[in-house]
Amino acid sequence: MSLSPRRRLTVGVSVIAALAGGFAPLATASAAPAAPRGVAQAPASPAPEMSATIAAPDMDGVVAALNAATAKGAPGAMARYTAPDGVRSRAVGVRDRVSGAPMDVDARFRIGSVSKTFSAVVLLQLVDEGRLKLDRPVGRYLPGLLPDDRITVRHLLTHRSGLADYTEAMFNQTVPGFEAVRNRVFSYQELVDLSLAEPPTTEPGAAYKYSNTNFVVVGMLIEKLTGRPVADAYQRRIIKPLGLRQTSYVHPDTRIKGLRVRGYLHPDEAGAPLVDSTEQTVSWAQSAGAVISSPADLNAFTSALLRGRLLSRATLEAMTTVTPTDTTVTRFYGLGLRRYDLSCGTRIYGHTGTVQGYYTYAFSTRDGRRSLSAMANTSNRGEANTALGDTLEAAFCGKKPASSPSARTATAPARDAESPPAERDLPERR
Ligand code: REY
Repeated sequence: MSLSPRRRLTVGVSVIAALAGGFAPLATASAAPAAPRGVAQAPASPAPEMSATIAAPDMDGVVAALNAATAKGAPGAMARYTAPDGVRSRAVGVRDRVSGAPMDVDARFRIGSVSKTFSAVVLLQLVDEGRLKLDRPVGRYLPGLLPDDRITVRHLLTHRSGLADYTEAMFNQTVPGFEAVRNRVFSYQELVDLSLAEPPTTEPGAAYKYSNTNFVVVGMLIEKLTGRPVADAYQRRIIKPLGLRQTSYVHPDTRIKGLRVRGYLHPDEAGAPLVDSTEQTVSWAQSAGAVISSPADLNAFTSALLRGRLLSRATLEAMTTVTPTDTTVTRFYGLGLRRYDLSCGTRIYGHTGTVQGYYTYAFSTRDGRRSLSAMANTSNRGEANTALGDTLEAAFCGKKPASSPSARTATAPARDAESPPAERDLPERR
């Protein structure tokens, strides 16, 4: 669904819907999924908007979260929040440990699995064009690829195929695993073969189990149906129409062009020096994780997606129809898209990313009017990633009451930039 840009920003819908007796019924849409066995579905669409005004972002809280990420080992971190009243960017630390260049909110970096949302959008556009159906077996389009013909396209996009994640064994030892593939070029088939050498993790459709293999097969589907490399599909269907000038897919080139953030991988051994992991093919991930982007482009992407500018109403409804990924019932997955339910009741949609040297978050509200992207230039350092994730609460929920134990205070000054709104005027796709 899309909303008029002039429509007043409101929030609090999920809290009020929940208080009013639980979830609203699922909207009917031709592409809406059947509920996976034994899993309660959360609603795909927001309840009718209520009149409460949205919270102002707590940019001190955002900076505190960025500083916490650096305190936990990231050389630098940054975030960009885009809302109808303007853009707010914050950066701390360095983007290059050798030159000492400060983190820069215009710099490019590896977005890891936020790439999965790009791949899902392309595949769902092909659904919109009638070129594939979500509930058909993958074997209908890629005969003989997978041994289990019950695995459907929707199982891939929801991480319910049971296909083992080959990256778990590949990166069991972090730095040796990375160095073994840093310059390697894999075919999709080789990556699928690595997965198929392991037993399936679940029956098809039975449970959510995140696996990069699913989005490798999505890349194969895109290439089979379009007859072109996935790079062309990203370019023609997303990057060009949205004017994402800092976004690219350069596989198997190892470089990040232009102004870039250098990535630093934490070894498993405590105290060992960080490994500069900037240059790599990311061939081990490809359509599951090899896109390069910037904070402004990520906000433009998630915002355009949620505003309905990339997909039909029905496929966006399907994409945002989610099931829980853990027992907290605050984290969900749709079709190549996560949903987080924040403490203030606001629901945000987007993806997280981890690729050696880079942690990324890219999320937007369901109406696409508020977006946040955040990154830290390290990985294999869970505490830094958790700290970075705190930017979401601060940005979308605003300041906590002063008495709240989790009320945040900034620990170091950040480089700030604020500017008036600069919305990209793009047509809706129907
Ligand atoms: C791969 C390991 C992470 C990263 C992954 N990323 O699957 C996909 C995603 C694309 O979801 C590496 N960890 C690290 C290790 C752990 O090597 N032994 O943290 O950089 O974004």
